[in-house]
Amino acid sequence: MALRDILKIPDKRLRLVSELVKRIDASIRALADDMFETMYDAPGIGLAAIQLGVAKRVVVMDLSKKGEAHKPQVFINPEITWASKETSTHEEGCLSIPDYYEEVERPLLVKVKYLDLEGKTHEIEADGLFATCLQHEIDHTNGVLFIDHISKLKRDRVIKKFTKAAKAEKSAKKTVEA
Ligand code: K1U
Ligand code: ZN
Repeated sequence: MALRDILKIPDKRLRLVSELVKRIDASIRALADDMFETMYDAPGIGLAAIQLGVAKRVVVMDLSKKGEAHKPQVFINPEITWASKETSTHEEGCLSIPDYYEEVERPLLVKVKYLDLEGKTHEIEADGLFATCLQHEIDHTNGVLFIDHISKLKRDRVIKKFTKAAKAEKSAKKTVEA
């Protein structure tokens, strides 16, 4: 297991469409282990492989409450097969956009088909935070970020802030190297 760096906006890799996993082998199991270690350390409740720079359709999640036993879940090649017309609004955050939270409107209920680490197919119906988190993570596998669901004014403002911070970090690194 290894703790990996989480990509932050404006990293262009966050906009890639991830590839389907064709074979669930040791490399996918090791990737899932690293994703859990990184997600728990952050801390977060979900993570998509592309947030670690790996463009594969792998998502991990743990919605257990503080003090409860961990409930790790892995979703390989997750796809939304049905979404309700009724919507709900939830506050969302993203480990690739640290310390930024906004309300996002999404379908209230979704059905999601996916493979587990044994390659077994499942189809589940999700509501509440589970539905929100699944939609947020499946968006990541398609290069979509939760800020794409908010107003352009707010999105442009947060992208500008993180672009400025990334430039400052790059220039500080150059100064240390020189
Ligand atoms: O995909 C990600 O960037 C992870 C993200 C998942 C998510 C959160 C909220 C709504 C939709 C999707 C996070 O985990 S952000 C951090 C967070 O929500 C959290 C952190 C510590 C404790 C509880 C929640
Ligand atoms: Zn996210």
